[in-house]
Amino acid sequence: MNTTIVAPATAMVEQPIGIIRISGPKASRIAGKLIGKTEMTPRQVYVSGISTQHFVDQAVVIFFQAPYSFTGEDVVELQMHGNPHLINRVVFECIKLGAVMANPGEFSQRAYLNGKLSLVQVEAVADLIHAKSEKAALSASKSMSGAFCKVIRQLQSDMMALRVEVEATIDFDEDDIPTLGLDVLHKKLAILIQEISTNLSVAKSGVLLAKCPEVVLVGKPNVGKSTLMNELCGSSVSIITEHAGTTRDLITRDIICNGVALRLTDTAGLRAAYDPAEQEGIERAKKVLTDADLVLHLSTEDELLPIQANVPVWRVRTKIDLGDIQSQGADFSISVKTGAGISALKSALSGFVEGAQSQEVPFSARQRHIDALERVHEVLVALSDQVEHLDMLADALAQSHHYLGQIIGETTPDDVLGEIFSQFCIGK
Ligand SMILES: Nc1nc2c(ncn2[C@@H]2O[C@H](COP(=O)(O)OP(=O)(O)OP(=O)(O)O)[C@@H](O)[C@H]2O)c(=O)[nH]1
Ligand SMILES: [Mg+2]
Repeated sequence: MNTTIVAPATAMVEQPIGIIRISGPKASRIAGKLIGKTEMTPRQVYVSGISTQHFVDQAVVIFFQAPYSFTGEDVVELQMHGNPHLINRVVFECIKLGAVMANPGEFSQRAYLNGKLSLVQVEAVADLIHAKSEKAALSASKSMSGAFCKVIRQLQSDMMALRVEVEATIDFDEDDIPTLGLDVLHKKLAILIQEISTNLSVAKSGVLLAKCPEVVLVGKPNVGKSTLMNELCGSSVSIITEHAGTTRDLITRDIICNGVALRLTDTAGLRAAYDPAEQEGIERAKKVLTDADLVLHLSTEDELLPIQANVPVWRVRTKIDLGDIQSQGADFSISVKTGAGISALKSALSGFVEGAQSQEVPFSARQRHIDALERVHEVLVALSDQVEHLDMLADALAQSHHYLGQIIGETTPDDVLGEIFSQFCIGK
């Protein structure tokens, strides 16, 4: 972190104002050279000519001295006219004066490493920038101001308090453990598990709010998945034939259904297949089910496949124009051929998305956070009826504390950190 980094903080498009950000020990020296000042006063706004070898422009320049800046280092922001060539040239000039081009997310990474923001706050900044709805932006801004971090720290502290009690109980002789003590531990563990489950479901709503909900079409071969896919997409994206086993690859499209956005995936029909390509298609179909937010299970008969999904599964009876089919127990009955039931299905789909996105969520979360909370939940639930195994319980609480630490960045492995920051844009 001894280097001084530079990058455009605004998009490289024509726009009224373009901003360049410089962070690191040489930031004020480099900016000073550009505007002809030997020294810059922190937090003073300079309106000055800025010249490079090729361009002259008028700039508004502000110097934030460490540690009172976004990154916690010396930071200078240069606001100029938003022409990409001009911005490029000034960035190049900064590099000539000793800065290096910032990697994606490097400003945020420095903010995190300098303790200016926790990892979830850094992620929330990115989520706020990319929020697709006002509700999503609102929950990201709550996380950014520390709401989610506070929840995790509270869980950690409750976990620690319980662990202290467990450790204290371990100090009793095995035969002497007071039964009342175990009873209290059992109750406290149950309360902790409940707290985790509540926050897990809030986190899940946060994730759903932030993304385009994924709807997957599954069922046996030839039931009309691709036909429905094409109907909902309004174009022929999947191949349809009268032969079973036509679709193999996953076919995904973002569609607008009654004015709301969702991501639709057509899959290979599920059956015992012998053809290697079809087998691979079926594997992919099963895998995509686990990432879905909603599954449409299409079938032409009452008997359904055992679909393993942790999300809502709607049973859709297809081809109801073929007269001999009686719809029993299906949530929807459709015929793409006659159009029967299609508008009801579309309304339900848009209602599902609107329902998922209409709630106010107290913090935004990502799949990574949910995975960690689920792991904690699993570890603790496994011990909920065996609190008498005090050593195991103490270990489980320590492990859970560690998993929660991964969410806020206390114990996050370097490769995960690298992955998180690499998804940021340059200049953030
Ligand atoms: N009569 C009638 N035929 C339909 C309807 N929907 C689909 N079909 C026909 O059923 C056959 C199979 O349709 P697909 O959409 O390819 O079925 P699929 O489920 O994608 O099949 P796989 O890709 O093999 O798993 C085609 O001949 C379609 O024309 C419908 O509503 N009514
Ligand atoms: Mg198909």
